[in-house]
This record gives sequence, C-alpha cells and structure tokens, in this order.
Amino acid sequence: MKTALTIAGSDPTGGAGLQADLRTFIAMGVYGISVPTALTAQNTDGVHSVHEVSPDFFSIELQILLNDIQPDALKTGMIFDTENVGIIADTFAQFGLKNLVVDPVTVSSTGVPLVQEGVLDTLKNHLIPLARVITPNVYEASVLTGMKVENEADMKHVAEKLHGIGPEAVVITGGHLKDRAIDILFDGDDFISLESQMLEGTYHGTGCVFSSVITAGLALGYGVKESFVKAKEFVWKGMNSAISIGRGMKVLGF
Ligand code: PXL
Repeated sequence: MKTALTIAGSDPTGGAGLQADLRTFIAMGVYGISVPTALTAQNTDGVHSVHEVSPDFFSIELQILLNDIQPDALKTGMIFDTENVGIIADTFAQFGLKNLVVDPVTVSSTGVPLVQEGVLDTLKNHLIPLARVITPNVYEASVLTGMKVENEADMKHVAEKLHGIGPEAVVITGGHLKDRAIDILFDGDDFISLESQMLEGTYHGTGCVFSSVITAGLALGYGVKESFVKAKEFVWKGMNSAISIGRGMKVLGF
C-alpha cells in the first residue's frame, strides 16, 4: 500500500488539519502517517488557542518516523514555528523525500493566525522551492506575493510569479467570479482552470482536504494535473455532502 505523510497542526474536530488529512488519505486508499507541528484547542465555532511543538521535539518526531518509513508523498499544512519550517526543508533533503505538497496555511477559517510572523517568508525561501505542488488559496497567494488577487487574470498572474520561486506546479484555490468558484493550476507551460458553482455557507477544512487529495494522488503515481482534477471533484462532493457535527461550521462529508 502507498503511504503519505502529513506534517500539520491538530484540529480536534477532524474538519481541518492533520485529522482531515488522514481522513482524506484513507478515502483515497493511501496509508496515512502524521507528524503534528502544533495542537489547537478548537471546535466548530473556531480556534480558541494554539500550542506549538518545540523545534527540538519536532525534529525528533521526524527523525524517528522517517528512519523507519519512507512515504511516497508528503504534505505540509499549518507550521506554527519558523524554525520548524527549516527543519522540514533539511529533513526533506536528508531522507531524499519526494512528492512534496506545500499548503501555505496562514489563518484559520475564522481568521485566527495559525503561524508565527516570518513563517511565510521562510516557506517561500526554503520549502516552496522544494515542492512539486503548492496550494495557496487566493488570500495566501496574495500575502506570499504582495499582489492583489481579485479575478481570474490576477490568479494566473500570481501563479506565474509563485512558479518562479521553484515549485513544479502552483495551484491557486478559492477564486470567486460572480457565482463560480475557480481553482487554477499552472505547471510552467499550461494553465488549467476548473470551475464549480459557489455554495452558500462556511465550510471548514476545504484547503486541507484539497491539498491532501493532491498528495494522495501523487503517492498513487498520478500526475499533477490528474491529482488536481481529483482534488476539485473530491472537495466539491465533500461540500455537497457537508455535515454539521457541532453548532458552528460544517465539515466536509466523505
Ligand atoms: O484550514 C486551515 C487549518 C489548518 N490546520 C489546522 C486548522 C486549520 C483551520 O482552522 O485548525 C490545524
């Protein structure tokens, strides 16, 4: 069986973060392994507080796991500590890892910061250049590039700019154009733009699940484009079957 690693923050609701990543890997038929970067105290109303894993212990978590298991693909989500970003980059090289997907998480669905100041710069300089795919949403793409992203042309423009940092492909999620939800892939040659209807309401964890499907796809040996198309379909279906497990945001149903 293929294995995929998620390096992310814990979300006790299972709607986002490490738990959502593992749920997605299972649904995709991939064995999931996981290294937490931080704990969050949260429910479906939002994130209450964050407790990070210290760089010393984070490093041990990775060394012990990867000394034993070589994942077929890996993804990063919430990385609270700047130092932990550097540790992931070093570990990637040390173990000759492949198929890295970087989801540059910045804030929670309700706008609570999930990263220290400086994390995005460190991601840009050290981790994103190693990635096969990066999956910022429109907001994250705008913060990473300092550019305004207000329409599909802007999305394409930031995708090109981010591709210049070194990843094989850039996916920008969450573009809105009238009543359509747009996601864009740029692989250095072509753009693929996938559209769906915009759905009412707030859904928790769509970005995490999207990048996890891509990671599982790469682990299974699919190409970047196929994995992107699978991710759009998977998230769309999950949103249409979303469930209210608590009193707040819905989580994807799958
Ligand atoms: O959706 C981004 C995200 C990632 N990781 C964790 C989260 C969230 C959003 O709340 O809690 C742990």
